[in-house]
Amino acid sequence: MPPSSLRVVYAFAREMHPKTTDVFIEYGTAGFRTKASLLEHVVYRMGLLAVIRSRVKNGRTIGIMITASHNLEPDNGVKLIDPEGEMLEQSWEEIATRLANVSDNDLEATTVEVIKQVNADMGLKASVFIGMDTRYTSPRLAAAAVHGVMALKGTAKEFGIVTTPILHYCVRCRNDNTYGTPTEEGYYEKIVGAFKNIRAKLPVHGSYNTTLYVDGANGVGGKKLNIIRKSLDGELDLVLYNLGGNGGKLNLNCGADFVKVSQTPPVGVEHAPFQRVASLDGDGDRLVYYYLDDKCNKMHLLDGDKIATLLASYVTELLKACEATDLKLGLVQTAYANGASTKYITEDLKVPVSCVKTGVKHLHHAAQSYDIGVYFEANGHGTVLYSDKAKTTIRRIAQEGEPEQRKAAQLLLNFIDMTNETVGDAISDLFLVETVLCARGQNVKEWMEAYTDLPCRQLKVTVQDRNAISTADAERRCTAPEGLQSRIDELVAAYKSGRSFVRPSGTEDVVRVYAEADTQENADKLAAQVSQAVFDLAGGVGDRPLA
Ligand code: 16G
Ligand code: MG
Repeated sequence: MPPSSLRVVYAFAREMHPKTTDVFIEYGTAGFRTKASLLEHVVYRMGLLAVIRSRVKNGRTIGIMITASHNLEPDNGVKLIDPEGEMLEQSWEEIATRLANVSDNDLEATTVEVIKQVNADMGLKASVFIGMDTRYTSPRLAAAAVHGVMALKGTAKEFGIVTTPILHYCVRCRNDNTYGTPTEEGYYEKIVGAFKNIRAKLPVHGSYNTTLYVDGANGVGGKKLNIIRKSLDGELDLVLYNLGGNGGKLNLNCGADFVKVSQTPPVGVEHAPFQRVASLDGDGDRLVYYYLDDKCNKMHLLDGDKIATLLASYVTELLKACEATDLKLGLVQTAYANGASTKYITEDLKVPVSCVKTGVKHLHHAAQSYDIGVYFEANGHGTVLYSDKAKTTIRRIAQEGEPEQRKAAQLLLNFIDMTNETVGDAISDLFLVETVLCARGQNVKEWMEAYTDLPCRQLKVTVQDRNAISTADAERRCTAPEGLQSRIDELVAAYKSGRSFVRPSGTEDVVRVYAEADTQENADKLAAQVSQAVFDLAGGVGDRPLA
């Protein structure tokens, strides 16, 4: 296609999706995310970029997801999904940022420049899958994405309202039909089908209870579970709250992020003591569990670390039972992982564990270095990855092993089918967790007892320029501004089991502070002191650090 025909790129921009703001926007940890009103031109341009990316990948399908995850209703966002269902390759983030920020007048020339730079053959077909969350601004943005795809003569397929992980799954299936059928129904068939298969083999016993209460964050995840619920025939009795009706607002005082960060139960859920409650985030890619004590006073949180250890220990058990001893399982965490979980993984589970920077792409990548890699952020985003070697070995044992080995390998195969390996997925993770609890006959309190979390606290501090903070060692140490790390070291040394780190947020204009210690009071005190140090040494803005 000669560059002259790219005039339509400009025409669509000017007539339909003009750039109306000069605020610089960056492709961050999870794509572009800001006030929905500032995003229409950005999403249009991501439609263009997705077509270019598809052509660079020989016409394989690329995904565009319109969502701002756990952010509140007025925000929105957009991220690209690569052919394997993974996050966009990092080297393209800069290209996305460039394309998003040029003026309408320069858009055509920049598009031509990008096409040259990445060497895209514009004569090839291009395919783009588009999905969106439940925000009222999402349909308009999805339409902008479609126009971007049309402008460069790609083919757009709209999935309507889906969870982020469903779209990742469909992109993967479209490019690799051995993974499944690239439709929402195909997703249910595979994940829920595997769950039912496994339930037929593992009868309910012990203190496991098939009733699960769910906080849907008033987002898309709850809606999809409501579809799934009807097909569950009593294997799991889902009681769903916060499904978006009754004036409930997306992520407002509910959802996985709220529950994890505030360490408070969500509004909108009727609680009874020791009920097992799962809380999803707004786009259905994060999951945490919690329960309240006998008087419904205190909340006990089972976060991403608890889920990771539960899944890793069960998979390890099955691997032992099928004697697949040459398969190496490893766990990946971030600095936010509770210190007690890391200790438990190393000393009790005896599983190798690595620590990487915040952001799913880093965890996903690190997990690929194991035969079986379990990765979770403490905030509840994570999954399990199985290498080809692992799958082949397990399949072979399921066919040729001794009866006991075969049984374990067949369970593992169902477990693999229940896993969305493309990205962390609240729905898939929920079925995995329920499977392990059922297999062990455990209630939520027994699950909690595997190890005791150290009390922790997260705070945020507003500073003039959050990028004045640099970190190293997977964000566990701070290398700038000068003096901050030694101040943190001094503060931490005064607390038993003390640990703290600070990092600039990738999604908000703040510096995040994390602290843990032997008691909640001490964790709170340490977090407040470290926040003060950030405020003093990194150019704090406003009155004082917020609690
Ligand atoms: C994004 C990331 C999440 C990370 C969070 C950190 C993806 C899909 N999501 O939501 O993994 O934990 O950002 O946010 O990568 P922060 O940088 O503001 O703390
Ligand atoms: Mg999310």
